[in-house]
Amino acid sequence: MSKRQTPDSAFLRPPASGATKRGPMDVGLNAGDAGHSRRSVTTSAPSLVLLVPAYNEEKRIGPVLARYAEHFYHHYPGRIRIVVVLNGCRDDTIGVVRAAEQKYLSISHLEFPGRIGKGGALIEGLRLAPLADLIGYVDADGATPPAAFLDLVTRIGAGEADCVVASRWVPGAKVAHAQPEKRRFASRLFHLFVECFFWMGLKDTQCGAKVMTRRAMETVHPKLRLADLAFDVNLLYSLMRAGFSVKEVATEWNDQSGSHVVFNGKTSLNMLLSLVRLRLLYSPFYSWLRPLRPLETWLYKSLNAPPPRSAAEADTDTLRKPPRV
Ligand SMILES: Nc1nc2c(ncn2[C@@H]2O[C@H](COP(=O)(O)OP(=O)(O)O)[C@@H](O)[C@H]2O)c(=O)[nH]1
Ligand SMILES: [Mg+2]
Repeated sequence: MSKRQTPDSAFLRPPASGATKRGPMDVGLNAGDAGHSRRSVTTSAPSLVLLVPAYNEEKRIGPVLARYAEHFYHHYPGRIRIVVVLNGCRDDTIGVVRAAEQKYLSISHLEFPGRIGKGGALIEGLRLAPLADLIGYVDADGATPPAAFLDLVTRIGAGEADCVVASRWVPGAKVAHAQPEKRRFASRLFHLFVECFFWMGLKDTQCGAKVMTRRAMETVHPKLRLADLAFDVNLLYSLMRAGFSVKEVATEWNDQSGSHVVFNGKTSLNMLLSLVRLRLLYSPFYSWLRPLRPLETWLYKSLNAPPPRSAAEADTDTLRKPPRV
């Protein structure tokens, strides 16, 4: 607990009686829900759903959730719900998340049993978009400090863009413990491909801290198909194609050890395949390629990567009925 937080803070879950039982989020962020937090919250600041994708994060996620919950409680005047999106964890991430939920009313989770990948988990989590003014996501490892994420939220709240993304590659970024040399090289090579394929003019598509407006997400959600690490490119390109503005902001980044990303031939091929697939999604020939779907599924399976969503799976209807958290 931080020094600033008093033991009887209304932000802490009350003792066992559980008097403030949380309801589903659709009676939450925008409707003066007492279950979210009983402190008074000004309604001028936009409400926010912050997703935290998590895979085997029992060692890293606990302190990160605490830091985010406390920082936003003390520094953000709007309502916030932090939703951890877990899938297929083989460690006790869920135990750590449940302990955080016991302590902080603003934290909850969604869990999926399958190996749906980081992108797949975010596609599911982003279905919560209708429940708040803003929706964003941040990695569970704490590489982006809460203050840096709050800066993104403040900027989007001030109307600077429809989507604000943290960037480690624009002037002013503070990067401590930069990624290992090999990873940086792979990341820049990937970036080169992204620029050649999509011409977005962004310097860093892969930083795991982004926030966008509800309207932007509701519009592009059906176009979110990539379940692997190229998901961010899918999101940004879909936003730009739909006419939404994306602003890159210099961030603070403290690279953490324990990354799940292994860069080898299979991962590289997987990323390239996903970029080609995204390019095709926006080509006039896309519907002609439907018969190739089984081949695509086989390819992703061979590369040990989560396969992209089909149009049917990306069905917009589910946005009208967000999952309960
Ligand atoms: N739900 C979910 N989250 C994932 C998956 N793979 C990675 N993540 C999360 O994505 C975030 C970034 O992963 P990390 O290993 O730190 O990647 P890096 O920072 O790019 O090296 C972390 O919060 C991970 O827990 C996955 O398959 N499912
Ligand atoms: Mg990381």
